[in-house]
Parts: sequence; structure tokens; C-alpha cells
Amino acid sequence: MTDHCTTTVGSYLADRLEEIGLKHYFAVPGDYNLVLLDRILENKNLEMISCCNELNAGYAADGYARATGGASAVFVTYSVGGLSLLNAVAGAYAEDLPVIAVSGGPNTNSEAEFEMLHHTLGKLDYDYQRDIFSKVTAEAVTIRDPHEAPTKIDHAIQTALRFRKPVYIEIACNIADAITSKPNVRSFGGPTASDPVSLQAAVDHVANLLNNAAKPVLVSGVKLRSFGAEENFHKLADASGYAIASMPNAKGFFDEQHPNYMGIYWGPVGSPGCGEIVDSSDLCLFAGPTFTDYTTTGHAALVDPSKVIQARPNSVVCPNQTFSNVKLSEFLEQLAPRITANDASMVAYKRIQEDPPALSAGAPETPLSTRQLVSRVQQMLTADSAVIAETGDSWFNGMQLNLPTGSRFEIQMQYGSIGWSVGALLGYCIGAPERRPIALIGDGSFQLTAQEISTIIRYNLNPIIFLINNGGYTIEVEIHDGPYNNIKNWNYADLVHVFNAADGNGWSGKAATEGELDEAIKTAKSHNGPAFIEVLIDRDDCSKNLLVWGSHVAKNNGRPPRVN
Ligand code: TPU
Ligand code: MG
Repeated sequence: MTDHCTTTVGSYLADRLEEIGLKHYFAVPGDYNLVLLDRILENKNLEMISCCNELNAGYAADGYARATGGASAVFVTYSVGGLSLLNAVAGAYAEDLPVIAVSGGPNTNSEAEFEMLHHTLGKLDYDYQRDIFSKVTAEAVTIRDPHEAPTKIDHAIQTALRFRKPVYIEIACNIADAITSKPNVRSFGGPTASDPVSLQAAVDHVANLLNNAAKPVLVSGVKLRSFGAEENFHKLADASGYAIASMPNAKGFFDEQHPNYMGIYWGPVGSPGCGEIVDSSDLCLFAGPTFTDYTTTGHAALVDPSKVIQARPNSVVCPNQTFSNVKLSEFLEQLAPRITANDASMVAYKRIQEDPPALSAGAPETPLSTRQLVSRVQQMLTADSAVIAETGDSWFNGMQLNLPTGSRFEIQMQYGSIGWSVGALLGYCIGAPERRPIALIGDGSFQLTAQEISTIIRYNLNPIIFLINNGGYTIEVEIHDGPYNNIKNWNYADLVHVFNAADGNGWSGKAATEGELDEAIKTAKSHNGPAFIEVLIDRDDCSKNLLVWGSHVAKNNGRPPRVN
């Protein structure tokens, strides 16, 4: 029996999830988490979204965190569920998303009685799932003592929000119902504050460097959003008058309609003129960047460290000087009023700026090309759009889009796990019901997680999905081809009918020509529910940027081993 100051462990967790802003959670049941789910279901301010499998539920939690800017939660059963979830949680770690992964666990008596349990590895190890998750989370806790539940749950939630990383909470199946303290008032703040002395020194030093530079530029990076610094980056952009670029995995974090926006800084596949201005600048401030083989096109975009300032989530790295414990958002906020406006890089960019080539539509019977597809998607974009671009040529096609102010763009470029977009799209629709997301998904990627379209239909969400049927793993073809890059064709559009069964409201169509695509888009836009358009594209039709990027990445991958 609970009294006025106690509750159950499961209810405690539900209350805390509600308190930090969650309205939904993603779940797949199993006997280790059923009692826990009963307790969570009792909280009527949280809605359960039932997924087809744990990997997709994890991707959905990733998409939900992207959509809301807050945390998300996913509930699974022990081992068979948890280990399926692992890949999605690893992706959330790579992408700085505070996903709270909750797994049921063995009964607390099992360990003492040396019991061998179902769903496990078949050995007497009761901690392996937590040990595995500890590698892909910022905190991994097991709750076997109900008295410890409040501190462990609170600490895990605090860690997720503070470090913008996933956490793992395992609750023994016979503890979900056990009595513990009711949640007491406390705050769950985000990232901690900077060291004031270090912050001041960093701002002084960087303001001095930038104000003495001839042609400084600003580049937005992927950490801007996770660490709550987008708005202060905009303030700095407005104050500086510098030319501004975005890194590819930060596309859309800076307003692409801003008068000083040049485009994507991505080495040889970046926006025309953008790389030239960044590379010829005498000082670049990169805000929250990650320099990987993917974001630098196989390290072809080599930024000269002597001309770069990196404002990282917790430090500022200048040529020959590093300032520690300086938070990105605070740094940008304090730097903005200290900057003397300088439009030299913008003037230089204007001189070489190229207008994007005009592309007119072909006759209705013209076979569809990726270029024409991109131009049709471009026409669909509004301030309410969110584009979800899956790994593959969809990255490069998505990168061509010119995003209206207010629209969003999602890409999993650090982790790049194919199939991510189907689950992430589900979570995004749930987390941002005011938007109508547009997903660009390759056929190969789709085959990994296709069944989650069923959940999108089940909850009658309303994304518009472009399934690009180009008959294979084209991105892999461009990096390194072989027979493994061919895939079995499916009648993708027909899947929507299969998943609709008697009660679904999904609509699907197929487009092989420009005319068919125009018709399909018209129907999709007027359809009040999930819309799915299978577009048929030639196997060799891919964006020029994929070809260039693929050869650079292949060269980087193919470096011979160093031998002594
Ligand atoms: O547009 P396109 O054809 O390039 O995209 P599609 O059809 O989705 O093919 C993607 C091919 C691909 C693979 C097989 N891209 N990356 N990979 C490697 C890979 C394998 N497994 C996971 C989970 N993630 C990966 N990135
Ligand atoms: Mg493909």
C-alpha cells in the first residue's frame, strides 16, 4: 500500500519523465518489463507508442528527442529487447541525444539462487546488459533495491540532460511495483555554467583575434543544437556581418535565408564558393564542429589549425591557446556584443557567388531523375517542414535543398546507421505534430526497418515519404562496388496496403515519370494521413556530389597499413 509520501518505483519513473517534459514513450513489451509498463501506463499524461521492434523504438526515441529538443524514453525487455535496442542507443550517443533507455531486468532473487534465466546468454551473469550499455551511454544503472530507485533514476535523468547523451536504467522485474519515496521537488537543469574566469578570458582573447582579422568567417557545427546554442549563434552572426557557412551535419541549424548565409562547408562537395571563402579566410570561428571523414569529405576539407578557433561544448580551442570549462552557448552570447562588424568575407563571397542552375521541369512522360525529384521536394518546403534524410544518396539530395526559415533538417551523419530514418520519422511525427515531415529514404536503407511504417499508420501520423527505388546500395557502389551492393527489389508501395490491413489510412503511389510524380505529390499533400511515394530512379542516377564524396571517402578508407 502506498501512503501520501510513497509510490512505486515504476510510478516514480513515470512522474519524473512527465516532469522533464515527455508526453510519449516508445515501447515493446516482454515479461521482464510488463509490471513496469503497467505502472507507466497509469500516468495518463504519458502516452505509450507501441513499436514493431526495439531497434525501431530506439530510432523513434532518437527522432522524438530531435523533434522536441528534450529527452525521450524507450522501454524494452531484458536482453532480447535490450540488445536489439543497443544500436539505436549508440546512434543517440554519437548524435548527442538524451534518450532514456529503460529495460526490465531479472528478479532480484535470481542471482542469490544462482538461477539460469530465459532470454539471457545462458550463464550466471546478471550484469552483462548494463555493462554493454555502459559503453554507449553516459550513465548505466541497475535498480534492485527500491530505496535506491529515486537517487539512481534522478541521477540518470540529470546526466542525460546535462551531457545530452543517452542513459540506461534497468529495473528488476519484481521491483517495478515496490514501494519507494514519491518524487520530491528538484530541478533537472541542462548543461552546467562555465567557469566565469575562463569564460571571460576566452571571450577577451577570441574577440581580440577576430577584431584584428582581415576576413573572418563563421561556421555552424552540429553541437550547436544539442547544447542549446543556436540562438546565440544567430546573435553572433547578426552582430558580426561575417560570411556564414554550415557544416553538413548542422544543416538547417542556422537560418539558410539569412543574408550572410553562403551554404554548406563540405570540402569538394560543399556549396559553390563557400569552401573558397572559408579556406581563404585568415580566421574562422567554427561553433560546435565535428571534423570526421564524412563531414570533411575524407579529410579533403583540411582546415588549417593556425587559422581556426573551435568553440566546443565545453571549451574554446584557439591557435596555441585552449580555454577549458567554457560552455558553447554562454561563450557565443558573450562574444556577440564584443565583435566589431566586418563584412570583408561577405563582400568577397558576393563577388564569386553563383546562382544555382535553373532547372525546368521536363515533359510529363520524362523518366524521373534525382534532380527533378529534388526540385519537386524543394517546391513542397514551407516554414513548417522537416526533412529527414536517410544515409545514402538522400544525404546529397537533401543537402541541395534551400530550407525556408523555420523549416528543419535531420540527418544522422555521425553514426550513419541505415534504416534510422523510418523509426526516427515515427518519433519525429509524434514529437512535432505541428509539422508535416518529408522523408527521403533509399530502398536499401528502408529494407532494414520497413515494418515501422505500420506504426506510422497505426497512429495515423501524416509524413510524406519518398522511397527512392534505385535498385541497390548506390552510396556503397560509389565507395566500393561489388555484388553485395545489389538488393532484392520489392513492391515498396504495396507494403502500405499490407500494413493498412482493415483499419489503416495510409496512401501510397508509384512514380516513374515526372508527370506521375507531380500527380502523386498532389494526392499526398491532400491526404490526411501517411503518404508514401515510391519513386523509380535509374541505378546509375545519383548526385554528382555523391560521386565526388564517395571517391574521397574510398581513398581515405583505402590507405595502406603503416609498416615499420
Ligand atoms: O540512395 P542509395 O541507394 O545510396 O541508398 P540505399 O538504397 O538506402 O542504400 C544504402 C546503402 C548503405 C549501406 C549498405 N549505406 N551504408 N551502408 C553500410 C551500412 C550497413 N548497415 C548499417 C546498419 N548501416 C550502414 N551504414
Ligand atoms: Mg538505393
